[in-house]
Amino acid sequence: MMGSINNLLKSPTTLLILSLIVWTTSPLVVEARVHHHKWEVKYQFKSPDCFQKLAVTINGMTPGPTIYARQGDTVVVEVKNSLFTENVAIHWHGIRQIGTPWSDGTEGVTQCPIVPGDTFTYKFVVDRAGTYIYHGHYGMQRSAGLNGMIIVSVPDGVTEPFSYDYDRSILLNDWWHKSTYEQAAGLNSVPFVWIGEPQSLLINGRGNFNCSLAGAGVCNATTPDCSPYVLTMVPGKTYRLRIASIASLSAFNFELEGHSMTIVEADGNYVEPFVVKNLNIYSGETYSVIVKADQDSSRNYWAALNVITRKPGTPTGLGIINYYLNSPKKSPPTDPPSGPIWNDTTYFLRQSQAIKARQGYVTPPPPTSDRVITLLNTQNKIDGRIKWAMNNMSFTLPDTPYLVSLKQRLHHVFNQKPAPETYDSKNFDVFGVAKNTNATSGNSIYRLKFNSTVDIILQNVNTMTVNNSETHPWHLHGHDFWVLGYGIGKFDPMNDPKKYNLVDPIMKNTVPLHRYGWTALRFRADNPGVWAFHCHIEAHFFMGMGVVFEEGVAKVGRLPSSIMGCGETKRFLRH
Ligand SMILES: *[C@@H]1O[C@H](CO)[C@@H](O)[C@H](O)[C@H]1NC(C)=O
Ligand SMILES: *[C@@H]1O[C@H](CO)[C@@H](O)[C@H](O)[C@H]1NC(C)=O
Ligand SMILES: *[C@@H]1O[C@H](CO)[C@@H](O)[C@H](O)[C@H]1NC(C)=O
Ligand SMILES: *[C@@H]1O[C@H](CO)[C@@H](O)[C@H](O)[C@H]1NC(C)=O
Ligand SMILES: *[C@@H]1O[C@H](CO)[C@@H](O)[C@H](O)[C@H]1NC(C)=O
Ligand SMILES: *[C@@H]1O[C@H](CO)[C@@H](O)[C@H](O)[C@H]1NC(C)=O
Ligand SMILES: *[C@@H]1O[C@H](CO)[C@@H](O)[C@H](O)[C@H]1NC(C)=O
Ligand SMILES: [Cu+2]
Repeated sequence: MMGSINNLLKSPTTLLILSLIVWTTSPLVVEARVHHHKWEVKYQFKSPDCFQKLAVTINGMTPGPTIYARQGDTVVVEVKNSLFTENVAIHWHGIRQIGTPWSDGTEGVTQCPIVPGDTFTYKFVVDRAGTYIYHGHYGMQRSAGLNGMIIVSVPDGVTEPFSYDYDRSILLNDWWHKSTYEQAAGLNSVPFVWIGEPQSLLINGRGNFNCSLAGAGVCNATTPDCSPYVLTMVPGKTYRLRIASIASLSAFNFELEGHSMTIVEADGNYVEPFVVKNLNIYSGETYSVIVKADQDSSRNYWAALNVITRKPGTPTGLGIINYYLNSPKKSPPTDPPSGPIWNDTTYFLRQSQAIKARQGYVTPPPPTSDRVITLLNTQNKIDGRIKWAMNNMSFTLPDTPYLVSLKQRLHHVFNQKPAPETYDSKNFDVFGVAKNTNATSGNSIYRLKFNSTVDIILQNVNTMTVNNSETHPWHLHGHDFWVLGYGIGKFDPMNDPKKYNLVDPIMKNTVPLHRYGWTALRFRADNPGVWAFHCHIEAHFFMGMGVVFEEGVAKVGRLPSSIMGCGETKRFLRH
């Protein structure tokens, strides 16, 4: 049924007719609209930080076009792959895909890749107002520039619990000069070649690389591509800034010099407002902050983007807050903010803990859970290559997407043994270098009882380097989860759950696992489908840092044939 609607919707004329039917037959959904987008994905030369490289663009742009919609609307995106030699898939990050798990855009999990020359149509309902993102979910393609924002406004007649004069978006990213192919090949080589720290940090797709360091590359410091992002503010006015991070590696601290920010939204959920001088934001997270243009308006100010949680090897990313009537080119008279000390974990932990659901908008979590899955995050070695593993299993994607193999009961295409539920927590030293770093790779998954309540305990440890631990932003597809708590050190299953916030925890889709720490999450497995849960650092997921959950797959409607074509799915294609 859904498959045939999908096909029907490929025609704009049908679209219009369908929307009219919706308008005239049901007064309740009178406002619901269908937004139709046609995107062509291709490589183009771009110089976002003045240094020219091939970037993956959408209709010629990186970041891609922003999708605007209203809560309850349907978004249809026809994606044509014009990359010539590379597959593609696009994930709609934060959109839960209720009833449309095949539109999640996760290659190997919910669909086969879109091969060069093909067009694939994503169609989904944006069921909740908020700030979201989209990005490539095939290989390490997101890093190549395939990303953008989704802004969903509240329905007509609904007011938000805060007010502002202007709405602006700020997409944050880190940027490398090497191609993502070269990065991926390095990560998969013996000896292993790490991607290194980014060359630049980008604010709305603009950075500033020092061209005298460019060597043989084409670098032009005056090309308009890399002129800094300018946020023009009218004195006395209030701004809602929708800030999102699509970073491949870095955790960020974002600061507007001289201006405090009031955090009001996180990952599409209202936050009990609190004021910060600067915002720690991890890859895959989105926030809305309220900023007032209340400073001396005779000068400009810096917008500063700094790396945190890894020893910085990249200059501060800079934009300009331009008070209206000053020249937007006028440099602020001060040094840009350098951000907090990169390893001040206590500071990062405190800000994470301060994020609570807004009073009046709290969805309390179920008081208990049916199952607890503990995921020990370790850095490992397999056949001489560095990997990441959860409970000793480094994740690999099967050739046949799970959604198809599970729905069609193809038991031989991935390991049917349940993925490991926990680890030997008594004997594991969280702060020391692991004694035996060998792991195994696998593609087994967690099958969750439909509508059960599941707790996930993410446990961080030392890496293979002495006195080193890394921050991992974990992202769950198909759900928001309640963030029950954070801590540093080894999670104590007896005492730590007593400290869980069961009163007003924030719901999010992405959450940091701090260095040497633990993070506890709870969600209800009530969205029929197959959902990835993974570290949002592009290289880490590539190195196996992810797991997959199945829930209620028997309830999933007929799969569209457009998601098939690879591995064992070919047998379901009609000839
Ligand atoms: C750019 O790099 C050159 C060479 O290292 C250095 O002399 C110069 O100060 C740098 N410029 C800036 C703006 O950092
Ligand atoms: C750099 O870009 C500017 C602006 O597009 C252009 O006028 C100039 O010729 C370029 N310089 C070089 C060396 O290509
Ligand atoms: C933070 O890193 C610096 C080196 O960059 C080091 O000197 C310092 O001891 C570290 N602090 C903590 C709390 O780990
Ligand atoms: C770890 O793996 C390496 C090669 O893959 C092997 O030589 C070594 O014996 C393993 N060590 C242990 C303790 O299993
Ligand atoms: C991980 O797997 C390796 C090799 O299979 C094994 O030697 C090691 O003890 C395991 N480590 C843990 C923490 O279970
Ligand atoms: C899921 O569980 C909740 C709480 O037990 C219950 O209220 C709800 O009806 C259940 N939903 C379905 C679809 O079973
Ligand atoms: C690691 O940290 C411990 C405790 O802070 C310290 O005693 C030790 O010297 C450090 N080791 C190295 C190699 O830095
Ligand atoms: Cu990670």
